[in-house]
Amino acid sequence: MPEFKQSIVVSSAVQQALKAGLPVVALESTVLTHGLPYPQNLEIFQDLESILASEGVAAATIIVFEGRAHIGLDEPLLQKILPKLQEPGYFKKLGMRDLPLALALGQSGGTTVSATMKLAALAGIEVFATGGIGGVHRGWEQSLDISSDLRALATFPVTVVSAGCKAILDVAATVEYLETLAVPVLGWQTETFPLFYTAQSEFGIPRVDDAKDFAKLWKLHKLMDGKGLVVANPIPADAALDPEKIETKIACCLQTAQEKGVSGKALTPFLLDCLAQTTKGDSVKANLALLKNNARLAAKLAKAIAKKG
Ligand code: PSU
Ligand code: MN
Repeated sequence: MPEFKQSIVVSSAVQQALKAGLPVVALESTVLTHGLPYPQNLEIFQDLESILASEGVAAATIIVFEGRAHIGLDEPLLQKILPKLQEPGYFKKLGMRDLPLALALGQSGGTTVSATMKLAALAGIEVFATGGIGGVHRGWEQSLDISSDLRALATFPVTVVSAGCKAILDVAATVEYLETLAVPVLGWQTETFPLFYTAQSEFGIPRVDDAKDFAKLWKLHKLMDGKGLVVANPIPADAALDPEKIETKIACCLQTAQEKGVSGKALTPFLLDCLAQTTKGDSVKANLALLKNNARLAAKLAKAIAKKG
């Protein structure tokens, strides 16, 4: 399928690592295009890539640029992307269903967890580090707004390392829905589902402490035809925000979103931006800390399951 091959480009570094059975970790690009303000988005992208490199793991940042899905963002591509990052609206937010359209029409976009999982799975990458997964939105009873990240987790055989999900979502419904989809949710050295900005919650999850145990479990999960899996890695204690304070800000941002009629695709980026402003940047700092923490853990897990390295 020549068209398909032209539309999906695996960087040579990622190709080599995959061929050699060395550890590879996928990174999403919505964090670069929609999740964080400039220039923190660029800095974090570079930090995450260097964390993985220092662990001896190949970084596969996944992004769509001018009609091609790139798995691995190398220097020449970065130079092309950089000026566009500051152009508002240049990069669309691409979920998994948006990929064929974006590729066919020559568009550019950051890939959400669902689109990143889909492309990682196509390339044969089994570990993916992100900030927080999407989920069931508050008010889902009315809006039916449930992220296709959940569908992707039930579909693609990729381990997603995240700091849980943000309390901007209906967390109880998200945890419940993951159970319905039979997606395992493991707490990394913790017993409760973390809430992104805060380390703990009332939702109990099974605890895993050791990368070797994870590797065994992942192998069995795949043998039993399991698909996605969530490793929930709590934000480091020194970076966590005060649960009550952040909940107040979230409520306030949700109210503003409702008043302004923001919904659908635009909702998550709107809420992230609103929180960044109302916490005077504290939410961004927390986001950066947990992204790095997740990249470190993803590197450890990717090494534990790699054939070599
Ligand atoms: N949650 C966050 N930060 C994010 C996202 C979610 O705390 O940046 C992004 C991720 O890319 C996620 C996507 O996959 O938003 C989910 O969007 P939606 O709810 O529209 O599916
Ligand atoms: Mn949605």
